Amino acid sequence: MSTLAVPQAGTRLRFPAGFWWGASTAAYQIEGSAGDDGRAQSIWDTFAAVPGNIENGDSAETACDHYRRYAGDVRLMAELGLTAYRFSVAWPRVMPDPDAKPDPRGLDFYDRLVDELLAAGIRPTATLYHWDLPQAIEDRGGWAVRETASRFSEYAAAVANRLGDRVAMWNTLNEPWCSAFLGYGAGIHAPGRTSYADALAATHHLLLAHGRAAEILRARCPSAQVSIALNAGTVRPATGTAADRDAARMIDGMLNRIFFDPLLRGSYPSDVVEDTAWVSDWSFVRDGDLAEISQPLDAIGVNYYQPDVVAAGDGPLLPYPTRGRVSWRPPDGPVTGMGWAVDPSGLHETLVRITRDYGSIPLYVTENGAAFDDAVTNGRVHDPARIEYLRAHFSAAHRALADGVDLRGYFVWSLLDNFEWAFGYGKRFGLIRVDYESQERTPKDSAFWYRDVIAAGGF
Ligand code: IFM
Repeated sequence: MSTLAVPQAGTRLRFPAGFWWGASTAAYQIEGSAGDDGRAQSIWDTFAAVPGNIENGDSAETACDHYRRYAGDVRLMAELGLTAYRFSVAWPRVMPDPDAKPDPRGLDFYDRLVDELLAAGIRPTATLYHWDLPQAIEDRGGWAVRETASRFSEYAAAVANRLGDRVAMWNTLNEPWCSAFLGYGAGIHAPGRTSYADALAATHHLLLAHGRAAEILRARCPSAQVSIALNAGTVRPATGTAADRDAARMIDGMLNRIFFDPLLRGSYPSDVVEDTAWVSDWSFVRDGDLAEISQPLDAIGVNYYQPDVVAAGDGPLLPYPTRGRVSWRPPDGPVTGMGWAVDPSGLHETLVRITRDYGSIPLYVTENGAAFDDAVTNGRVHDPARIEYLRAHFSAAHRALADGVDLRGYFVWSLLDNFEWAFGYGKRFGLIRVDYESQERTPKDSAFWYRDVIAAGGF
């Protein structure tokens, strides 16, 4: 790795000129207007309607009402000084009927959003798939079947045709690990299936969908960057014993290398194929697939929250097909409102490791942030824990830059408090508080702090 000259004065941390300062959201978590303008049902609507699947019985039917309030939300982004905004496009809005043409009303919404962002000087960064598969496609087998990758190409082409002249960066998929392993393996995300074999098939079909979409985006949007956002993480053995190290190897394989290897090396890791041979023969991989999956990419997005610490031994039923050979160690330091470890060193380690193992590809932190139990006091939200969390993680990212990682930008999760999947509205990740009754937005202290970081190019 070559070491970049990162401007730094005294103890102040400066990020390179042109660094992207962003915030991320996802369609299902903020848009609401679930039945408007022809939007079809997604797997998350179906899943959320089952009692017990979502805490408090919450539904995303209204969420942050962003579908109707997007212009005001872009104004708030501009006040923060964001230079990029990462949103996702809802497949069930764009292609409500998988056998029909795209619905222009769904595309119109993203068209307006992109124009609003550009008018505010904010780079539109679009994710094509952030987990909201049309239910009609799940009914035909979902990600466990190959055909879904073909349906995704049609959807990707429709979005590229409409927005491709203005989007600055594309993420084909967001966190395909969650879609495959939580959705089809553990059943705690939509569509709620519990088959390890399906989780592995879904992984491959998601990657195939990515590769085909990347090819389409590259051809139709030559000036945009093409990328994918992975929930990359560092996996640490609880002790230095050979058994614990082997447990860490296994989980690293099924969290990180199962995605990075096919994308950047054109092959699946042989240890992962061996470890999972008891649930699948991997016959879903066909000749030519890996060439399609390993399309050249302009960047990789890293969504980082916490490291995994694992040991050999009997774990509870987990998303991973480990045959009970791995158990998780709970965090032994500070945690966020999700109970997730606050460990910025894991971000540094992840960024450095990707660069070391896969070569110097431009990286963006496409998600990082924390939920805490915020309170409103006299119209203000004082959230020092979130500020401290962000300061520590930005510092870790800066160390990675100094160590030669080609880090180009950082998107905080999330712009707004929103629908946190199976946790409903109970977990607040936003820089901006949302009162779900009145839809009032209140920038938290962390939003003002972030605004100052962006203005100064560091802190
Ligand atoms: O809210 C999610 C997001 O949709 C995907 N990445 C993790 C976030 C926090 O759990």
